[in-house]
Amino acid sequence: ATAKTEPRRGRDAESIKWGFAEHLKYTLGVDRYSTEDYKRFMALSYAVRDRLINQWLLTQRTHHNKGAKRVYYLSLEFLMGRAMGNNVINMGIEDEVRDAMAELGYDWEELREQETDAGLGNGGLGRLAACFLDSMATLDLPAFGYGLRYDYGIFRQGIENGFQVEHPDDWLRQGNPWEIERPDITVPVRFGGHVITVEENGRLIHKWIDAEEVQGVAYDTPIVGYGGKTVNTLRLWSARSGEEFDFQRFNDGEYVEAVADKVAAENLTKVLYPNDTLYLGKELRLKQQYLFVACSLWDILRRFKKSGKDWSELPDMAAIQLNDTHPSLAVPELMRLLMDEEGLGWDQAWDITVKTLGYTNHTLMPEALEKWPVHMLEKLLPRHLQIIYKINHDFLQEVAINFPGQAERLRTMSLIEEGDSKMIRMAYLSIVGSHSTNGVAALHTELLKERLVPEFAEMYPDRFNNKTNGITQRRFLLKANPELSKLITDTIGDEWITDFAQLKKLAPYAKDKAFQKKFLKVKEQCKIRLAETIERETGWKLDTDTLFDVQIKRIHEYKRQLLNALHIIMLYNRIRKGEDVVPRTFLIGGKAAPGYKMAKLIIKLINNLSKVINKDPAVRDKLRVYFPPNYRVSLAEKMFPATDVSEQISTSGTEASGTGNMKFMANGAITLGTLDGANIEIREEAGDENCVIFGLTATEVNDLRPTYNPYKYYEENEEIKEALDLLFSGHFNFGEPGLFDPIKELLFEKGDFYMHLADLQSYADAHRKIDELYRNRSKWAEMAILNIANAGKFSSDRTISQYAEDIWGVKPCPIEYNL
Ligand code: DL6
Repeated sequence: ATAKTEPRRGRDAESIKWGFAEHLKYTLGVDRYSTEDYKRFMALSYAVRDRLINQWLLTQRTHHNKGAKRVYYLSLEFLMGRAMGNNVINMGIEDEVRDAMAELGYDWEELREQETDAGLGNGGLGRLAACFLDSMATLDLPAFGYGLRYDYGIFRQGIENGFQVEHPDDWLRQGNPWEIERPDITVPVRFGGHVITVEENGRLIHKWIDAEEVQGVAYDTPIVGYGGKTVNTLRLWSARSGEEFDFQRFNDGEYVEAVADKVAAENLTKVLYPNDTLYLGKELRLKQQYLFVACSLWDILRRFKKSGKDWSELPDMAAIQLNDTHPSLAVPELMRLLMDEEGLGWDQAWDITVKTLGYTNHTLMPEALEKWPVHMLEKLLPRHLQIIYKINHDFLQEVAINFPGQAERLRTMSLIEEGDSKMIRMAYLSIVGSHSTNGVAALHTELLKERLVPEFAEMYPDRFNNKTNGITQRRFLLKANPELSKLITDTIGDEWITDFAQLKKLAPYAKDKAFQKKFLKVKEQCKIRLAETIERETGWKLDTDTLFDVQIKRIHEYKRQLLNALHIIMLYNRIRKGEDVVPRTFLIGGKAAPGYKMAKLIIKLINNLSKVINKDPAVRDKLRVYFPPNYRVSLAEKMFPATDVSEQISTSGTEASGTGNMKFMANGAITLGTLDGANIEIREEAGDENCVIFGLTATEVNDLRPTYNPYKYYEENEEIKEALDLLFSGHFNFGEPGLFDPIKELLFEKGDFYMHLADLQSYADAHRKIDELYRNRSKWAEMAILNIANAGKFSSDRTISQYAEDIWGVKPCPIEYNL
């Protein structure tokens, strides 16, 4: 077909140009004289999306025709970031797109910068879900992602006078070219009412009546795997009112009241809750979770029913993975659908439910564990509460049989926590209602079994397993770091793109001076690119000749950005005393939950350090501190490649895995970290000599905690004392008296659960070691190259293959090309 007859399918530059021009004119209604860059970005997106449609339809058709088992990844968060660059790379048309745009006088790299990040997640958990989608499509696994289409994603972070301010993330304002609305896929969802039991044909039937109804409407986004063959679907639900509005009241002149219900219903998917690792117990959040689960399961069962198979075969056709407990209402909802809607008996429904569901735990933090009040379920989901009670009854009977004479266990293991207000323990429900519970790094899985739910691990030893997290190398290396990707491909070929273990072939080059030189050159280019971005966004001028030391992640006490800040003050003192140090740029970025006062104060502290230090002529040539605002996926993609030192400094035993640590490693940064989460496995892979590890181990932290005495470290260590005295003298908060008192209280009076001072000296020593290593640039390059060479394990392709094999029983189902 010629370009002119195939403006929607042709993959040559000429066709893409045509497709672009057609969309600019007929979809967006502007001509080529339009000055709006965003319109051009939209037109190009539509042209790219057109070229996905055939494979997308063919993928669905093939999965259906072959009767393939599918995996359904249920996640309340998908932190997708931008889609354009990734889609074009995975489709293999980047050169053509670049040429097409160049011929029209546009710069492809600039155009794609127009895209707004899809920020439908908080951090690690949501980004992991996004990486998994990429890997599932690349591995040709039949998969759906299910989630919610929030009108507002994670807030946009502004910094005013050093403080975080939150702005709404109106990401859909200019339109989202990637999604397709499916008004025909609209699911009724009920809340409230009550349950009656009636007898029909000799059976007791439970009817959920007098409930209010809202609807979930599907929006689909194509997820193209590398190579462009499998195109899976991310299906997000948006809430709609069951009824447009109350005509009676409208006619009576009560216009506002008439639309009130509609507004209330549609508020359900208005906004993403911006807390990671904090459970709030809000009714609206419970409603979000149920809307999400009800729509997704309805859709999954509808698809299964089309196969005409018996219900006993559901586990052979569908594997449903729960991303944390957020979708854990899937347990009672699947039971309800199978029994009340499809007429199965309890035992068969339970057998199918357990075999179909799997659960991933992402945190040990007690404050993150979801526990919904019984009274809330009674009010909103009365039938589900009945089902949970019956699950609990059967489960406790099993406990009693397994552990005779241990009455205490019935209390500690019950799915219902007794107390003033009875609570449902959602993690317990997820473990009991599924056939697999996994942690996300080796240490985390161990602690999950030993500390969080030991009695469950004892009762169901076969259900527990580890799946160490991973990242997609397509986004975080191939796309984010084209310079390094080219160097790697020129050296060992391009198989690493789909087989990350191939990176091992780089190891022989680690000592090669010419290769080291090329690597260092790439790092420099990446620093320059990051500096340009930051200057564009903030006006700051980074010194790209310095060592870039980066900590980017959510701001949290357990992640210890405060430890980083305290060390910066120590370094500041050393430089003022004339110590010769390697010139460093510290970059710290991340969002704090809007209600998390201490995290917000830590942001303020970092910004105040930045203000004082960066303009102090005595230190500014050796030390700079920056807090780039609004850390997000698209900014992260520029920061990983430019980093020399990756800060992974959580108190051991608190970070489940971390995934940023893996992205840094793959981009040739040296991990400066504690033995926590996946850092342990990073050290195993890279070799102890290629990481800088410090601090207490998880066991040592636990042993020390009961007697931890912060004053000891303060009094016995002159340098620590001096740094803390300077901090609390007001040196960094001139004109803001008492500002950092809560930090003093946290460190000294409130027990400091994360034991900052216990690790501070060892952290400072580790930084000294970094300096020493960095002074020998050839040795440094060798270490960095060995990190890249040994990053293979951390591909999400490996993680997903393990889920597919061990938990889901889902096999690749390759799709023919039909472009
Ligand atoms: O598993 C993905 C990611 C881990 O890498 C982080 O270590 C962990 O903190 C994060 N957990 C959450 C907690 N959310 N909940 N619940 O985001 O998961």
